[in-house]
Amino acid sequence: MTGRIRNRQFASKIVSAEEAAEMIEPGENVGMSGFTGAGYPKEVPGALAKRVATSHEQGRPMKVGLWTGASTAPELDGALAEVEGIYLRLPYQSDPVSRAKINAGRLDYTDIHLSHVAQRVWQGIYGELDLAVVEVSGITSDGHLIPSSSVGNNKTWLEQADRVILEVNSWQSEHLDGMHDIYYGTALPPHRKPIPITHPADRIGVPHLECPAEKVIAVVETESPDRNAAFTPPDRTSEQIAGHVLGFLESEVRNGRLPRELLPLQSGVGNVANAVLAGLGAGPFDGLTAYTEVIQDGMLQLIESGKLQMASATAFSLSPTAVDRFNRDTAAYRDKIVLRPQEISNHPEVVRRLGCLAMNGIVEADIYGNINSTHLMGSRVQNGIGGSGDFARNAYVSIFVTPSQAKNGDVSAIVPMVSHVDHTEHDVDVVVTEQGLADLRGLSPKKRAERIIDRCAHPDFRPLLHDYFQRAQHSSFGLHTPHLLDESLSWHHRFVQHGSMRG
Ligand code: 0RQ
Repeated sequence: MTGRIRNRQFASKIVSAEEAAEMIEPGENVGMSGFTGAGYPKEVPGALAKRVATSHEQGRPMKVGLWTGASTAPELDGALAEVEGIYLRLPYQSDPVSRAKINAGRLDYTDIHLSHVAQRVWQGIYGELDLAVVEVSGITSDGHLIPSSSVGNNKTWLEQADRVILEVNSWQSEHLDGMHDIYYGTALPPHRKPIPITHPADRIGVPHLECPAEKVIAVVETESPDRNAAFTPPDRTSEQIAGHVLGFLESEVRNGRLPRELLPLQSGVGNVANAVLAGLGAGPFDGLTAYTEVIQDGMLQLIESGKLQMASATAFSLSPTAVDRFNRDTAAYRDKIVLRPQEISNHPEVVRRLGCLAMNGIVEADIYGNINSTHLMGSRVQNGIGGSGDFARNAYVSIFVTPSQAKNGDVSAIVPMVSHVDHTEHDVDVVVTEQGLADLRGLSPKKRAERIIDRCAHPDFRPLLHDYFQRAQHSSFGLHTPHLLDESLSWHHRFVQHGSMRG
């Protein structure tokens, strides 16, 4: 057989996306592939959304539980959220339509550390996984599945689902074959063994996913591209943030706390994180490595410039122009990139062992160093915690980056008390804004507050924060972490009431 489906048994199951969508029953839990716009199924979700819409028009409710690796794209999250075809979404999303539905209270969402998803599914916490819909880039003659541009939770979905629909995507480069490392050694306690990764380049598994042909109920062919948003080119603010991070890393090397080639980098999603990577390209470091979850444009550029020796991740998150570059010459990146299941790419044990340098974007930080990564004004979810907690808690140095203001200056990213906590003060080593960098390691809460206000707050908000902190030190219930409880969230309240945190 030729083409991407080289196994007769699998080839005999080829159907249209519409026929495959008919095989999904209302109320089922469906595990779909996809991680930050890479490797999600392109055809079946749209066909399912049409079926849901028709079903709703006929007065027959139809919703499914939708589990993925992380965020996907409008054709999946957007299409199914639009027709209100999801009863529970997990573990991470960033789609504007599903975000709006979640925040309007019309879609239930549970936001989970990305490394925890597989074990929770194995435990049965979310019920049975009825069906998996997984994109692959090919099927070998002996019936193994060649993963595509993300691995995410696909291993778990294929193992746990009763039935499987495969999408074979010939848009994905054939040269992805060999780039993946699928580890089949995970188990639930008390049977766990150490994950034997001691360097980001280590390969501990096999290149292909396994799935018994009997489980596969349909195979759908597609040649649709991954859809990732383009990054905005680094602006002045993100360049300043990147500059502070670089300066910090250089001083850590000078002080003998980091080796010259640094330690494996983890970089989160978003424009600021991408700008920090661009900054590293211009910096003095060579022989870098990354143990991270997504490979975005900045990281690809670091590989191309020879600064980054190799990167381990679970997915790509590339802009359309970077994808074109990558697909034209995939083979050239093969020995520099390893894609793993997300329970391994984000594994706390490995992150701790390797000593990752974690850099993640945030919504807001408070004066004591607690971080909100997910909720605007404490109640409106933006994306989700993603892998930031997997890395921050276990990193060698945990860095959080943000512009000091949001919403055209109406919002301070440094507040008296965060309106939602994702990362506690104990997991936060360094906070960086365009104003400066606060190294919080070794400081008591009050010293942290002084440093964050002085180094990170925008000058317009700095006097207000000083005023709050001074008064809190006079009348707080306790003076270890002084707060004025009737005022600590008043900045957020002011924004909700009047559209600005400014007085
Ligand atoms: O809203 O788009 O309506 O203008 O939040 O903010 O400035 O574009 O920031 O792209 O760097 O993302 C935290 C969301 C930052 C991201 C977050 C509003 C702002 C804008 C986005 P608009 P920016 P970025 C590994 C790591 C959690 C997951 C994670 C994130 C929108 O970094 O999702 O770290 N992190 N994963 O206006 C009100 C504030 C605000 C605010 C920003 N203080 N108050 N609105 N905004 N700060 C990767 C994975 O896990 C997959």
